[in-house]
Amino acid sequence: MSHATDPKTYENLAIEVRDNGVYVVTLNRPSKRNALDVATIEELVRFFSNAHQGGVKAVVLAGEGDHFCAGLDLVEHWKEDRSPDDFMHVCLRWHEAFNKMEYGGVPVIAALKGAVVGGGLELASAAHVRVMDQTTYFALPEGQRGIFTGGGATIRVSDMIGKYRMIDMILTGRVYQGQEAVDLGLAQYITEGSSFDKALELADKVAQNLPLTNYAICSAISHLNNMSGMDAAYAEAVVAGVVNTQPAARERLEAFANKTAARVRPNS
Ligand code: 1HE
Repeated sequence: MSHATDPKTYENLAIEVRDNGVYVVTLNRPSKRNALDVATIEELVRFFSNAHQGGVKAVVLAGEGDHFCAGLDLVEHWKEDRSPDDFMHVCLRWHEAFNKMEYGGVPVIAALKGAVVGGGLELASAAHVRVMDQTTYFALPEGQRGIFTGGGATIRVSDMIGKYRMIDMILTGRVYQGQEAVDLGLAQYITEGSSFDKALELADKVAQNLPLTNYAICSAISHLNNMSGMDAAYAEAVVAGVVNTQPAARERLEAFANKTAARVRPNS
């Protein structure tokens, strides 16, 4: 573990390191409903900038208390009375953190509960897998607060649910919850019980994949989606050239050839 991922060096994030290389990263300002202040964003930048090289196999991203995240720290924003230039730079640090999550090569599984709103939804949308429970609800209250999204909702929330649903959410303050939220693409899983338990189960599973394979899945796919079809096909071949010939994969391929590897079967 490098200094950059050492849990003792974090204050606004509580970080638990598990034996299998899964890190549980918990937003730890429950008295402020895990609102994202500048200090929390800086900790997210530091952790996710160093996660892959620090040997992190997968991350469960959670929130302490009843709510995942209440978005931008509105009180800090109000007190700071920021200039346009200052707030542009605040947003650029949010983008740095969330881009490091989405493109960093380490699988991030978000365990969602309660409010996932505004910047909280922007944070969740930078995870690769989102698990919600029966308490989880999604909204973009920016319209009502007299502000606008600044942490990537116009890109990632649009990508998840489509531009016009995102516009409706921010215009009208519409709230999505329950199975409808899954059907629209805001989360891939909904649980009866704890979303955290399911997220951990998924993280334990993906941590068994080879790190280079997970790197391609949790970095290359996002990059490839930003390219033209022709360029993406070319770059996909290059990525596959590297990943699909990695020495560590030979054992798994041999197990398939020897008929000792598990076969893919329908759910029972
Ligand atoms: C906060 C924040 C916050 C709570 N910034 N302090 N986000 C929003 O518009 C959502 C604002 N928050 C809420 O609607 C509610 O607080 C919740 C639904 C999340 C939770 O409700 P509840 O009844 O459990 O808590 P509360 O009584 O409203 O708040 C408890 C404390 O958390 C209180 O602090 P206290 O010191 O008075 O005890 C609140 O001030 C504090 N708190 N949410 C700061 N967001 C890059 S641009 C992104 C733009 C956005 O994200 S806009 C969306 C902002």
